[in-house]
Amino acid sequence: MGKRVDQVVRDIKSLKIQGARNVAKAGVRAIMYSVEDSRAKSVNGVKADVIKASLKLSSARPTEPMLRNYLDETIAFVTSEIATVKTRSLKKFKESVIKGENDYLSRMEEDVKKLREYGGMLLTDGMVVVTHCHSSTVTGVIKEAHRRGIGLKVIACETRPRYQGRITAAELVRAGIDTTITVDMGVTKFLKKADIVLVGADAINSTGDLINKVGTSGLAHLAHMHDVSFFSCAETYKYDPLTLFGVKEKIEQRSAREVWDKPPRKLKVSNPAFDVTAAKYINGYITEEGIVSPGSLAQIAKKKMGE
Ligand code: RUB
Repeated sequence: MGKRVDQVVRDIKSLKIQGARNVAKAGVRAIMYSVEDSRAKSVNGVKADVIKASLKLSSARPTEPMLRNYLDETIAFVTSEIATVKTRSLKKFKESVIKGENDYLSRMEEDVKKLREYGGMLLTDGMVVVTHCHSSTVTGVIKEAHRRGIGLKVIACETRPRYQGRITAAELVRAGIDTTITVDMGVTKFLKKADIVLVGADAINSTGDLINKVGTSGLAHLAHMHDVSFFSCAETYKYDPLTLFGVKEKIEQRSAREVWDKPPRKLKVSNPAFDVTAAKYINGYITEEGIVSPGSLAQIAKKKMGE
Protein backbone atom coordinates (compact mmCIF):
# COMPACT_ATOMS: atom_id res chain seq x y z
CA MET A 1 0.00 0.00 0.00
CA GLY A 2 2.89 2.36 0.45
CA LYS A 3 4.98 4.03 3.07
CA ARG A 4 3.25 7.38 2.76
CA VAL A 5 -0.03 6.08 4.23
CA ASP A 6 1.84 4.45 7.13
CA GLN A 7 3.66 7.72 7.81
CA VAL A 8 0.33 9.61 8.00
CA VAL A 9 -1.04 6.97 10.39
CA ARG A 10 2.05 7.38 12.61
CA ASP A 11 1.78 11.17 12.53
CA ILE A 12 -1.89 11.02 13.55
CA LYS A 13 -1.17 8.59 16.40
CA SER A 14 1.73 10.67 17.74
CA LEU A 15 -0.30 13.93 17.51
CA LYS A 16 2.16 15.41 15.02
CA ILE A 17 -1.10 15.90 13.15
CA GLN A 18 -3.68 16.99 15.73
CA GLY A 19 -7.23 18.34 15.80
CA ALA A 20 -10.16 16.64 14.10
CA ARG A 21 -10.12 18.74 10.89
CA ASN A 22 -6.38 18.32 10.39
CA VAL A 23 -6.71 14.59 11.02
CA ALA A 24 -9.58 14.36 8.49
CA LYS A 25 -7.67 16.37 5.88
CA ALA A 26 -4.54 14.25 6.36
CA GLY A 27 -6.68 11.10 6.04
CA VAL A 28 -8.21 12.28 2.78
CA ARG A 29 -4.73 13.08 1.43
CA ALA A 30 -3.54 9.65 2.57
CA ILE A 31 -6.28 8.03 0.49
CA MET A 32 -4.83 9.83 -2.54
CA TYR A 33 -1.40 8.38 -1.63
CA SER A 34 -2.92 4.91 -1.40
CA VAL A 35 -4.25 5.30 -4.95
CA GLU A 36 -1.06 6.85 -6.35
CA ASP A 37 1.21 4.28 -4.66
CA SER A 38 -1.02 1.26 -5.41
CA ARG A 39 0.70 -1.42 -7.49
CA ALA A 40 -2.60 -3.17 -8.23
CA LYS A 41 -3.30 -3.93 -11.86
CA SER A 42 -7.10 -3.75 -11.67
CA VAL A 43 -9.70 -1.32 -10.38
CA ASN A 44 -10.77 -3.87 -7.77
CA GLY A 45 -7.16 -4.18 -6.64
CA VAL A 46 -6.96 -0.41 -6.18
CA LYS A 47 -10.26 -0.51 -4.29
CA ALA A 48 -8.78 -3.15 -1.95
CA ASP A 49 -5.79 -0.85 -1.30
CA VAL A 50 -8.11 2.09 -0.59
CA ILE A 51 -10.09 -0.04 1.88
CA LYS A 52 -6.88 -1.22 3.61
CA ALA A 53 -5.66 2.38 3.92
CA SER A 54 -9.03 3.51 5.17
CA LEU A 55 -9.10 0.83 7.92
CA LYS A 56 -5.63 1.82 9.11
CA LEU A 57 -6.51 5.50 9.09
CA SER A 58 -9.82 5.17 10.88
CA SER A 59 -8.25 3.19 13.71
CA ALA A 60 -5.35 5.66 14.16
CA ARG A 61 -7.50 7.72 16.56
CA PRO A 62 -10.79 6.13 17.59
CA THR A 63 -12.58 9.36 18.57
CA GLU A 64 -12.61 11.01 15.12
CA PRO A 65 -15.91 10.60 13.24
CA MET A 66 -15.10 13.44 10.82
CA LEU A 67 -12.29 11.33 9.38
CA ARG A 68 -14.49 8.22 9.39
CA ASN A 69 -17.37 10.03 7.67
CA TYR A 70 -15.08 11.09 4.81
CA LEU A 71 -13.55 7.61 4.59
CA ASP A 72 -17.02 6.06 4.43
CA GLU A 73 -17.95 8.44 1.60
CA THR A 74 -14.74 7.47 -0.18
CA ILE A 75 -15.56 3.76 -0.05
CA ALA A 76 -19.13 4.42 -1.24
CA PHE A 77 -17.79 6.58 -4.08
CA VAL A 78 -15.17 4.02 -5.16
CA THR A 79 -17.77 1.25 -5.09
CA SER A 80 -20.27 3.19 -7.17
CA GLU A 81 -17.54 4.21 -9.66
CA ILE A 82 -16.70 0.55 -10.22
CA ALA A 83 -20.37 -0.39 -10.52
CA THR A 84 -21.30 2.35 -12.96
CA VAL A 85 -18.21 2.88 -15.14
CA LYS A 86 -17.13 -0.66 -15.91
CA THR A 87 -15.20 0.04 -19.10
CA ARG A 88 -12.94 2.78 -17.80
CA SER A 89 -9.15 2.34 -17.78
CA LEU A 90 -7.21 1.88 -14.53
CA LYS A 91 -5.58 5.28 -15.08
CA LYS A 92 -8.93 7.03 -15.49
CA PHE A 93 -10.32 5.25 -12.44
CA LYS A 94 -7.39 6.39 -10.29
CA GLU A 95 -7.76 9.94 -11.57
CA SER A 96 -11.43 9.99 -10.70
CA VAL A 97 -10.82 8.76 -7.11
CA ILE A 98 -8.11 11.39 -6.64
CA LYS A 99 -10.42 14.05 -8.00
CA GLY A 100 -13.11 12.87 -5.56
CA GLU A 101 -10.70 13.29 -2.62
CA ASN A 102 -9.67 16.76 -3.85
CA ASP A 103 -13.36 17.67 -3.97
CA TYR A 104 -13.69 16.64 -0.30
CA LEU A 105 -10.78 18.92 0.63
CA SER A 106 -12.38 21.84 -1.25
CA ARG A 107 -15.71 21.13 0.45
CA MET A 108 -14.03 21.20 3.87
CA GLU A 109 -12.53 24.61 3.06
CA GLU A 110 -15.85 26.01 1.82
CA ASP A 111 -17.65 24.69 4.92
CA VAL A 112 -15.18 26.14 7.39
CA LYS A 113 -15.28 29.50 5.61
CA LYS A 114 -19.06 29.67 6.08
CA LEU A 115 -18.71 28.49 9.69
CA ARG A 116 -16.22 31.30 10.44
CA GLU A 117 -18.74 33.84 9.18
CA TYR A 118 -21.50 32.46 11.41
CA GLY A 119 -19.08 32.40 14.35
CA GLY A 120 -18.21 36.03 13.75
CA MET A 121 -21.87 36.97 14.32
CA LEU A 122 -21.50 36.03 17.99
CA LEU A 123 -18.40 38.11 18.59
CA THR A 124 -18.43 41.84 19.29
CA ASP A 125 -15.76 44.37 20.11
CA GLY A 126 -14.22 44.05 23.57
CA MET A 127 -15.37 40.50 24.29
CA VAL A 128 -13.36 38.11 26.45
CA VAL A 129 -13.24 34.67 24.80
CA VAL A 130 -12.12 31.54 26.63
CA THR A 131 -10.90 28.51 24.72
CA HIS A 132 -9.36 25.11 25.42
CA CYS A 133 -6.86 22.91 23.58
CA HIS A 134 -6.16 23.71 19.92
CA SER A 135 -9.05 23.75 17.52
CA SER A 136 -8.22 25.08 14.05
CA THR A 137 -11.93 25.87 13.70
CA VAL A 138 -11.98 28.05 16.83
CA THR A 139 -8.74 29.88 15.97
CA GLY A 140 -10.17 30.41 12.47
CA VAL A 141 -13.33 32.03 13.90
CA ILE A 142 -11.31 34.27 16.25
CA LYS A 143 -8.78 35.30 13.59
CA GLU A 144 -11.55 36.08 11.09
CA ALA A 145 -13.27 38.36 13.65
CA HIS A 146 -9.94 40.04 14.39
CA ARG A 147 -9.37 40.56 10.64
CA ARG A 148 -12.73 42.36 10.52
CA GLY A 149 -11.57 44.77 13.21
CA ILE A 150 -13.30 43.18 16.22
CA GLY A 151 -11.04 43.58 19.26
CA LEU A 152 -11.04 40.42 21.41
CA LYS A 153 -9.19 39.24 24.49
CA VAL A 154 -8.54 35.51 24.43
CA ILE A 155 -7.83 33.24 27.38
CA ALA A 156 -6.33 29.89 26.31
CA CYS A 157 -6.08 26.94 28.69
CA GLU A 158 -2.68 25.27 28.36
CA THR A 159 -4.28 21.77 28.10
CA ARG A 160 -2.31 19.18 30.02
CA PRO A 161 -0.70 16.78 29.28
CA ARG A 162 0.22 17.66 25.66
CA TYR A 163 -0.10 21.46 25.91
CA GLN A 164 -2.06 22.02 22.70
CA GLY A 165 -3.17 25.32 24.30
CA ARG A 166 0.31 26.61 23.49
CA ILE A 167 -0.35 26.04 19.77
CA THR A 168 -3.53 28.14 20.14
CA ALA A 169 -1.80 30.88 22.15
CA ALA A 170 1.18 31.09 19.78
CA GLU A 171 -1.08 31.18 16.69
CA LEU A 172 -3.32 33.93 18.10
CA VAL A 173 -0.58 36.11 19.50
CA ARG A 174 1.25 35.87 16.14
CA ALA A 175 -1.97 37.11 14.51
CA GLY A 176 -1.82 40.18 16.76
CA ILE A 177 -4.62 39.12 19.15
CA ASP A 178 -4.48 39.97 22.87
CA THR A 179 -3.95 36.46 24.29
CA THR A 180 -3.28 35.05 27.77
CA ILE A 181 -2.39 31.45 28.47
CA THR A 182 -3.35 29.98 31.83
CA VAL A 183 -2.75 26.69 33.59
CA ASP A 184 -5.94 24.69 33.12
CA MET A 185 -7.60 25.27 36.47
CA GLY A 186 -6.47 28.90 36.45
CA VAL A 187 -9.31 29.54 34.01
CA THR A 188 -11.84 29.82 36.89
CA LYS A 189 -10.67 33.34 37.66
CA PHE A 190 -11.13 34.42 34.03
CA LEU A 191 -14.62 32.96 33.71
CA LYS A 192 -15.89 35.57 36.14
CA LYS A 193 -15.36 38.21 33.45
CA ALA A 194 -15.58 36.12 30.28
CA ASP A 195 -18.30 36.70 27.67
CA ILE A 196 -18.15 33.45 25.75
CA VAL A 197 -16.43 30.07 25.68
CA LEU A 198 -15.56 28.69 22.23
CA VAL A 199 -14.26 25.14 21.93
CA GLY A 200 -13.85 22.73 19.04
CA ALA A 201 -15.39 19.28 18.62
CA ASP A 202 -14.04 15.85 17.96
CA ALA A 203 -17.42 14.18 17.89
CA ILE A 204 -21.08 15.04 18.44
CA ASN A 205 -23.56 12.33 19.31
CA SER A 206 -27.20 11.93 18.32
CA THR A 207 -28.45 13.79 21.39
CA GLY A 208 -26.12 16.74 20.81
CA ASP A 209 -23.55 15.89 23.50
CA LEU A 210 -20.06 17.07 22.67
CA ILE A 211 -16.91 14.96 22.78
CA ASN A 212 -13.83 17.17 22.87
CA LYS A 213 -10.44 17.46 24.57
CA VAL A 214 -10.44 16.33 28.20
CA GLY A 215 -11.20 19.36 30.37
CA THR A 216 -13.92 20.67 28.06
CA SER A 217 -16.74 19.35 30.22
CA GLY A 218 -15.29 20.95 33.38
CA LEU A 219 -15.01 24.23 31.49
CA ALA A 220 -18.66 23.94 30.41
CA HIS A 221 -19.74 23.42 34.03
CA LEU A 222 -17.76 26.47 35.14
CA ALA A 223 -19.22 28.53 32.29
CA HIS A 224 -22.72 27.45 33.35
CA MET A 225 -21.96 28.45 36.95
CA HIS A 226 -20.83 31.91 35.85
CA ASP A 227 -23.62 32.32 33.28
CA VAL A 228 -21.16 32.49 30.38
CA SER A 229 -22.33 31.25 26.94
CA PHE A 230 -20.70 28.05 25.76
CA PHE A 231 -20.48 27.24 22.04
CA SER A 232 -18.69 24.57 20.05
CA CYS A 233 -17.38 25.39 16.56
CA ALA A 234 -17.94 22.23 14.55
CA GLU A 235 -18.61 21.26 10.97
CA THR A 236 -21.61 18.94 10.71
CA TYR A 237 -19.23 16.14 9.67
CA LYS A 238 -18.19 15.90 13.34
CA TYR A 239 -21.52 14.17 13.93
CA ASP A 240 -21.15 10.44 14.49
CA PRO A 241 -24.08 8.68 12.74
CA LEU A 242 -23.43 5.44 14.63
CA THR A 243 -24.55 7.08 17.88
CA LEU A 244 -28.07 7.15 16.47
CA PHE A 245 -28.06 3.37 16.86
CA GLY A 246 -26.92 3.53 20.47
CA VAL A 247 -23.20 3.11 19.77
CA LYS A 248 -21.31 5.05 22.44
CA GLU A 249 -18.47 7.27 21.26
CA LYS A 250 -15.24 5.52 22.20
CA ILE A 251 -13.00 7.74 24.32
CA GLU A 252 -9.37 7.26 23.43
CA GLN A 253 -7.08 6.41 26.38
CA ARG A 254 -3.54 7.58 25.72
CA SER A 255 -0.24 6.46 27.17
CA ALA A 256 0.40 7.04 30.89
CA ARG A 257 3.82 8.40 29.90
CA GLU A 258 2.21 11.52 28.50
CA VAL A 259 1.18 12.33 32.09
CA TRP A 260 4.28 11.16 33.95
CA ASP A 261 7.25 9.62 32.19
CA LYS A 262 8.64 7.79 35.24
CA PRO A 263 5.77 7.39 37.74
CA PRO A 264 6.26 5.59 41.09
CA ARG A 265 5.63 1.85 40.88
CA LYS A 266 2.00 0.74 41.27
CA LEU A 267 0.68 4.24 40.61
CA LYS A 268 -2.40 4.15 38.41
CA VAL A 269 -2.44 6.83 35.73
CA SER A 270 -5.56 7.91 33.88
CA ASN A 271 -5.09 9.72 30.58
CA PRO A 272 -8.31 10.00 28.56
CA ALA A 273 -7.85 12.21 25.50
CA PHE A 274 -11.43 13.46 25.53
CA ASP A 275 -14.50 13.90 27.69
CA VAL A 276 -18.22 14.30 27.14
CA THR A 277 -20.08 17.58 27.68
CA ALA A 278 -23.81 17.11 28.07
CA ALA A 279 -25.97 18.97 25.55
CA LYS A 280 -27.68 20.89 28.35
CA TYR A 281 -24.46 22.84 29.02
CA ILE A 282 -24.06 23.84 25.36
CA ASN A 283 -25.82 26.94 24.03
CA GLY A 284 -25.22 25.91 20.45
CA TYR A 285 -23.02 24.54 17.70
CA ILE A 286 -21.54 26.97 15.22
CA THR A 287 -21.63 25.02 11.97
CA GLU A 288 -21.41 25.71 8.23
CA GLU A 289 -25.22 25.44 8.18
CA GLY A 290 -25.63 28.18 10.79
CA ILE A 291 -25.71 28.33 14.58
CA VAL A 292 -27.84 25.43 15.72
CA SER A 293 -29.08 24.00 19.00
CA PRO A 294 -27.54 20.72 20.26
CA GLY A 295 -30.94 19.06 19.81
CA SER A 296 -31.13 19.85 16.10
CA LEU A 297 -27.53 19.11 15.11
CA ALA A 298 -28.04 15.42 14.31
CA GLN A 299 -30.98 16.12 12.00
CA ILE A 300 -29.08 18.81 10.11
CA ALA A 301 -25.97 16.62 9.80
CA LYS A 302 -28.02 13.65 8.58
CA LYS A 303 -29.56 15.81 5.87
CA LYS A 304 -26.14 16.97 4.76
CA MET A 305 -24.48 13.55 4.77
CA GLY A 306 -27.48 11.74 3.37
CA GLU A 307 -29.35 9.22 5.48
C1 RUB B 1 -7.90 18.39 19.70
C2 RUB B 1 -9.26 18.85 20.13
C3 RUB B 1 -9.93 19.88 19.27
C4 RUB B 1 -10.83 19.17 18.25
C5 RUB B 1 -11.33 20.13 17.18
O1 RUB B 1 -7.46 17.25 20.39
O2 RUB B 1 -9.85 18.37 21.05
O3 RUB B 1 -10.72 20.72 20.02
O4 RUB B 1 -10.12 18.14 17.59
O5 RUB B 1 -10.26 20.60 16.40
P1 RUB B 1 -6.07 16.56 19.95
P2 RUB B 1 -10.56 21.20 14.94
O6 RUB B 1 -5.00 17.61 20.09
O7 RUB B 1 -5.92 15.41 20.87
O8 RUB B 1 -6.24 16.13 18.51
O9 RUB B 1 -11.48 22.34 15.17
O10 RUB B 1 -9.21 21.62 14.43
O11 RUB B 1 -11.18 20.12 14.15
